[in-house]
Formats: sequence, structure tokens, C-alpha cells
Amino acid sequence: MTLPLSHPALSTTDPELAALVGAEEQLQSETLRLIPSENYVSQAVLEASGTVLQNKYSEGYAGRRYYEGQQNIDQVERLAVARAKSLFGVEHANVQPYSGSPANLAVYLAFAEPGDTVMGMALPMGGHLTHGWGVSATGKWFRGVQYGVRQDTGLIDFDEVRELALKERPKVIFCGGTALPRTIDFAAFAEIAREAGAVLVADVAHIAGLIAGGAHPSPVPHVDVVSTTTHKTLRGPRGAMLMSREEHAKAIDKAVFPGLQGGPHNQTTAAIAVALHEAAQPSFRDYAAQVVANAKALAEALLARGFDLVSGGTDNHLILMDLTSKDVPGKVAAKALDRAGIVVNYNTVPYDPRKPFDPSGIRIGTPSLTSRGLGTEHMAAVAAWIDRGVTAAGKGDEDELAAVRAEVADLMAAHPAPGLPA
Ligand code: DSN
Repeated sequence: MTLPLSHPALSTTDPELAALVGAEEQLQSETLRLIPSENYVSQAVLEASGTVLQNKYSEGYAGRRYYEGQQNIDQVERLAVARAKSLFGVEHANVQPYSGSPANLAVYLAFAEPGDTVMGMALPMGGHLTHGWGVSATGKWFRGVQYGVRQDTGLIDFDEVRELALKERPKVIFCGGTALPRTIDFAAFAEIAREAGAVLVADVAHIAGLIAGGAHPSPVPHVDVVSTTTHKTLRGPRGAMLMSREEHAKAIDKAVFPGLQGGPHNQTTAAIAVALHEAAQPSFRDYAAQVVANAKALAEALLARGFDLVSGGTDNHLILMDLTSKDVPGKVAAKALDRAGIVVNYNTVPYDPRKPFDPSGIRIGTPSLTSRGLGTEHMAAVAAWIDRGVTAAGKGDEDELAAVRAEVADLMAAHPAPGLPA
């Protein structure tokens, strides 16, 4: 399959780079993308992120900049902020963080001092590097204490969270993560944070689109700060936002700029505004509900094929598969599935006896396939391909992987992806 040339100026100026972009378009078009933190942005989001807004420096905030010529940029940022506030029902939104990790760093800068105790979910349990994990600056510059999930249920152990919080008295508690297949009980975290006197931050990067679309409860009534990237289920450009009540607005804004960052990426701010506009449409609610319905159907189909799923299934967009019983390491499975046109990532599972770079699991999710229009009726086929891919990985059966790849490409051809040349 050769996609039409869609970047004439780039192709003329830099054919080598244009060829790489074209190859990536082809790859994203032909493959079944199951990485739960990825998606396909709309053509409108793509166009906004490729505009001349890119050419402008705008350090500061709308109406209070350090550079002139902000007549349009101020309006772009105000639009993005207003849309974020309206969509998530928050009093304050900062749309300038470059991505999720800088957004979380800004939270620490706003609410903690170096050396303070902070608390979050351990990375191998499903948390995030920036929630105080040792190899991250947040675990080096702060004293990170970490909670996890119960080994028998795969669910967050709130007794452990409470005990740890009351013993360690962290300044900041993060809830949310990167490999949590179940609904997050923000109210339970809020009660614990109140008891411990901690600032509670919900990192909803993975589920922001589900929250906006009404398919996951909102943290807003319960937490002090909401941190999110904009490019996962929310289906915007690669960026981030911090949201809060008005009382924290000043501290957050000061931490993002001048505390941590220079000029905002205005082309990204514009694309965030577009994505938030899209997320406010009724069709986005359908998309969010479908992401969850697809994940549940896929989980059921995988369970029926004998796969072990952490926590026994999913409530959201994400499924964490433990391949121990299949005797195929996660990395071997992920690489074989990639050759079969099914893109996943290898991932630790809670209490994983294997190393993070060679763990026992794979992590999959349904945002991208939902954005291509796949429904619950397709999930049995997706589970069958994963099953065949994992089995072929164990046997080193490259012919079977090639056969799956051809079948996947056929289904993908029937479901063009948003933002890609048809
Ligand atoms: N890299 C993101 C993910 O894949 O979940 C987290 O930052």
C-alpha cells in the first residue's frame, strides 16, 4: 500500500525526512495500535499544531507577557483555558506545561520543598516515574514513599495507602497512573489526604478523555490539583494541563512559568483548544463510552482464551495482561506482536519477578482502535490475533505472524484513521 504524497513542501525541501513521515503514516495506517496512551488526533488538531503560531514567543500569561505582538496568541490561550475550565468544570486551568512530566514537576514546585516527603503509586505497580519513583528527579529530590495494589486482587490497597500516609505525612499525594485498569476512587484518596494534611493530585493523563466524555468519574470535586496530558484518551496534541480551584491558581501558574518553563508552545496550545472543543461535542461522549465498551469486550474475549488479566478485567480503556502462565515473556510477545502488525508495549505487572526491561506483561488499550471506528463486534477478532501472536512468539513461528499481519492490515484498510491520508 502506498499512501498519496501529502506534504508537498516537505517532500521538495527534505525528501529524506518526508519519506520517514510517509513511512510512519503508512505504519500507523496499516497496524492495529493498542498502546493505551496513544491515539489518532483529528485533521483539525493536526492542522492547528502545524501553524505559524509556532513562530511566536509568549513568555508569561495572557495579558501579562514579556514579549509584544500577542494580539492573537493571548486569544488562543484564553480560548484553550476557557474550554478546559468548561469541559472539566474547574475554576482554574493552565495549558502551558510541555507534557505530563513537566506538569507534575510544576506541582512539586508549587507545593513542596526539596527533601520533603511525597507519595505516589510505585511505578511497577502501575504508577508513573514522576510520582516519586527513585530514578526520577521526583524520587531523587524528594523523599518518595510508594503504595501499590494488593497481590490477590490487583486493586489499590487503601488500608496501605492510609497507613503509609498517616505514618509518613507526605506534603503531596499523587493518585492515578499508567497501568491501572480499574476506576480510581478519588473520594477515598481525598479522605486519606485530608487526614494526612497532604495536597492531593489526580494525575488523570490516561483517563482524561474518559472523564471529559462521562465514562469515568471526575476527580474535580475531590482533589486539589488535576494534572493531565492532552494526547491520550483526550485525543489532543502532545501537551499537558494543570487544573485546580482558584486558591491554587497563583502557585501553579508561578511554578509552570517562570518556575520551570520558558515560552509556551503556542501551536500546541491552539491544538489543545481544538481538541477541547471536539471533546465538548456529543459525539465525544459516544467515543468515550465506546472506548470502555471495547476494552470490556476485549478483556472478556482474552479471558475466554485463557489469558490472565491484572485485576481480572478492566473498567476503563486499559488492560494489563500477565503472560506468565503462557510462558512467553512480555518483551518477546510485544516484539512478535509488532511483527504481526499489532502494536503494544511490554510492561511490568504488580509483584513482577522479572526486570522492568524484560517484564512479564504487556499493556494494551482501546483508544486508537475506537477512534478508527472499531466496535465491540471486532474485539473477538482482536483477541484471536493477540492469542495467535503470543502463541507464535512462543514457537518462533514467523509465518503465522505474517499471516496475522495481513489480516490486521485488511481490517485497518476498511477503517481509515483520522488525520491520515485516506
Ligand atoms: N508514557 C506514558 C504511558 O505510556 O503511559 C506515561 O507517561
